[in-house]
Amino acid sequence: MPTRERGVILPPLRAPSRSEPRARPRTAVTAAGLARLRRACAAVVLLLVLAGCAPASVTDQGDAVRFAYDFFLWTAAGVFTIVSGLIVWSIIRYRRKNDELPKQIHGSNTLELTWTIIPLILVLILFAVTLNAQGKVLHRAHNPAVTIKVTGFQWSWQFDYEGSGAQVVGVPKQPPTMVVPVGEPVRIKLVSADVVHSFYVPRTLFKRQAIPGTVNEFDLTFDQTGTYNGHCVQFCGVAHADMVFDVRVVSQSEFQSWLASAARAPAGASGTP
Ligand SMILES: [Cu+2]
Repeated sequence: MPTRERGVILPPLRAPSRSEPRARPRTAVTAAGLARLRRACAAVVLLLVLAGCAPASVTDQGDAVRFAYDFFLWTAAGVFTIVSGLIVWSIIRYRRKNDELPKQIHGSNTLELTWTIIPLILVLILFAVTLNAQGKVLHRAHNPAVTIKVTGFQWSWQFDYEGSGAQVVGVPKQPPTMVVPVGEPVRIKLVSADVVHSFYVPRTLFKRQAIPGTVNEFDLTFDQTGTYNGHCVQFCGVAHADMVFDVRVVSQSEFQSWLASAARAPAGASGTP
């Protein structure tokens, strides 16, 4: 019997018979839709690649970091492309065409082993690449060309060249310059005079904290001359933003003459000739 609800006549309720398949809307995939999907995927991939760009390194140690970074980035991009591509392909290839149930599969040892072994191999390769980069970054040369004690203090930096007496002291608003030779390992002994600071030269792709009571030692081998800015990246007080400095990489002969003149300059001379 028809029922009446708020003045609308509804048809009688009945269960659909087996011989009467229920009509279901089907989604049509058009060529234009596929083209839009392809363009969207390309835009997403391009954005991800651009977002992952890191500055080129100017040290040997940074090159190792850069290699590991790029390796991870491209591996992730490859995995993303393959997985999302397979998902999109299966959505389109196996979209509903009729009401027949697809072939039902319960378990597959081959598939299970495949999607266990491939990620395992990938993780092992990434682990090896990480260990290799870490080894190069943490390696310290037997005979560094120069050893510089770098002291972070509120709110600037002091550079003491061991064995020469040369000293460069910065003051806020008057950033100091650390002069180093190109192509030779430079040993940094990083300390803090008060609170925790952080030594960071972006073009080295390397950062290390200056912790009171601790000496953090590392080598930087610059592979090209130039001036690169550095700054403290650990908030350390009201003038933290003034804790900037420059690293000026010069030829070895230029460095030797600078070191000799800096050693003759009065202690605490700020800046560079
Ligand atoms: Cu700081």
